Amino acid sequence: AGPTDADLMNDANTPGDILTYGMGPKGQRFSPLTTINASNVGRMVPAFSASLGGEKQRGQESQPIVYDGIIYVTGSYSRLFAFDAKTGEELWQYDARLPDGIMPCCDVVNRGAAIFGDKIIFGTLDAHMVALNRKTGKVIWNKTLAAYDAGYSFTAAPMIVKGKVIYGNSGGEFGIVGKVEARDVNTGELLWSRPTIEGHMGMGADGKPTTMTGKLNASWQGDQWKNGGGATWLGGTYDPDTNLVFIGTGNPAPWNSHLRPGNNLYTSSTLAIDPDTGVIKWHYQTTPHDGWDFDGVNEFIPFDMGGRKLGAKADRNGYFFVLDRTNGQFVSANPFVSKTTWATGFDKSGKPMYDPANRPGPPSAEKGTTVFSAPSFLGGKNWMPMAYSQQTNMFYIPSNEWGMDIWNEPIAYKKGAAYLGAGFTIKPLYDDHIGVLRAMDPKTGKIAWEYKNKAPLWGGVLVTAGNLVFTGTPEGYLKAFDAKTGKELWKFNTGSGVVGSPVTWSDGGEQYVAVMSGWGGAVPLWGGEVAKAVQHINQGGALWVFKLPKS
Ligand code: PQQ
Repeated sequence: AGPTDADLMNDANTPGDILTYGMGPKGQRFSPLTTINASNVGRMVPAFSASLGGEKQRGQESQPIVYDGIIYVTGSYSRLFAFDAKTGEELWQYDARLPDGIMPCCDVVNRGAAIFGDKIIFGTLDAHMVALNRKTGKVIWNKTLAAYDAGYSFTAAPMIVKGKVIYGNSGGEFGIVGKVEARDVNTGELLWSRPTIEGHMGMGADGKPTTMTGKLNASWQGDQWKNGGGATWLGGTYDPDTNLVFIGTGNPAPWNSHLRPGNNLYTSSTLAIDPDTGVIKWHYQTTPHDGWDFDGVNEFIPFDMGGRKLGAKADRNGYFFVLDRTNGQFVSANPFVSKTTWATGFDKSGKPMYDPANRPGPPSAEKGTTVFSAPSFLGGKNWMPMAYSQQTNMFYIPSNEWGMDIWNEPIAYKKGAAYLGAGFTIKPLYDDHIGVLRAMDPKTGKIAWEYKNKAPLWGGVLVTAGNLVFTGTPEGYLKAFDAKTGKELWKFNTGSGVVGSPVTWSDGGEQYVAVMSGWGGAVPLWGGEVAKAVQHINQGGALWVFKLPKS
């Protein structure tokens, strides 16, 4: 017993539990609950807090799963916790024993677990997938996905579709090869494997080797495809209407684009994959021949508008894309940040109009010409998921205003070593804020409202039918805003930066809101001048749960 495929597909309509990363396979992060709403959220108080303890804290990017009276959260350093959903009492904890040589690029984070039947499943920083008994925490299966000493790691929440665990990989900064795979949820057995770099051999659903459709290596030169990057490090969404898994791919490796002429497929793209076979049905490349580390991994969220089946993605490159999700056809691309230097826009066919002066120059001897580029490589938006309201028909985007000095350098591939060929320093664009939470109208591409935050926003967003938008800040707050106007209605300081994704559910007639607290992620490690501005923020590791007081 436990959640079935049908339960997972119906997750967005069952507010009594949270069974999927994204609060539904489409990842809209919209809750129909209205008990807590814009008129009473000001009274919301903590119900309890639960510590992840340990000497090691760092970034807590997890989205809770809630089922059968238990809250499951993953923690930094590949840990998984089960807490009583009423009291916060710890029921069990699983602590993966990580080898010394793990190489996560951007903090020791994990974004969440998947639940199915008697199992709770998550990926670890040494690139394993582990299925635990959800009641006891005992290991049911544990599979090696890839070699951590070649730079592979795992940070995303896996998804489960039709009895298959579907997931990607991390390691794009080390010249690994991105892939998407499916395993049998009951046994962990590999069912298909689909590399995301043209030219690599995969495994089809019949167990036979596959090559990419189309011309082998058509978009790469020589053997650069061998270490081409394109890590699928954020996982994906699933659309039952079209039976497609949407999964983004990271930057091509190395960053230095002069070393790899061509479009470098399928890097910095959104891919639509058939979950039954692993076949790529369509792709759309958001940054062809990327030269700025504009990963295309950000979530592609299915939504319907004007009778059309569409999907939207707020990309690292600063543009908000709307595509036809049945075939990948371009609908629109509008900037959601105040400044994009690398392109002046997108043409009608969906191709970027580059500004060649703003591509970092080829290295002459040691260092090429420096250009100032906005957004920075950490993106107009990074991994932190946006939300889509079925009530306001708006997307709520956690975005950041920053640029970077970037220059290219020579580089050669070496197994297990950073493979960038570029140097960079991130700089804020404005004195008083970096983070901006924005309400985006997908119809017009216009911003309806925005909330400015001093530190970069690095947490996920939740929207509810109670006309509320929730998100966290590095300053430690979970905040609630009016979904229509952007007015700040409530905040609570959790004691450390919030970079987790909030969720809400109902139990016994009461509505609960939960979020992880614990500052970390890529900003303190890679943020240049911005990292200095946030280095005073204390680390932490706690689950916070809120509700209305009994009246
Ligand atoms: N992870 C974060 C984070 O959790 O804060 C930010 C980033 C990652 C990035 O900005 C990345 O570019 C990135 N790239 C890869 C990759 O190319 O494999 C992996 C990850 C990751 O797994 O966390 C990040």
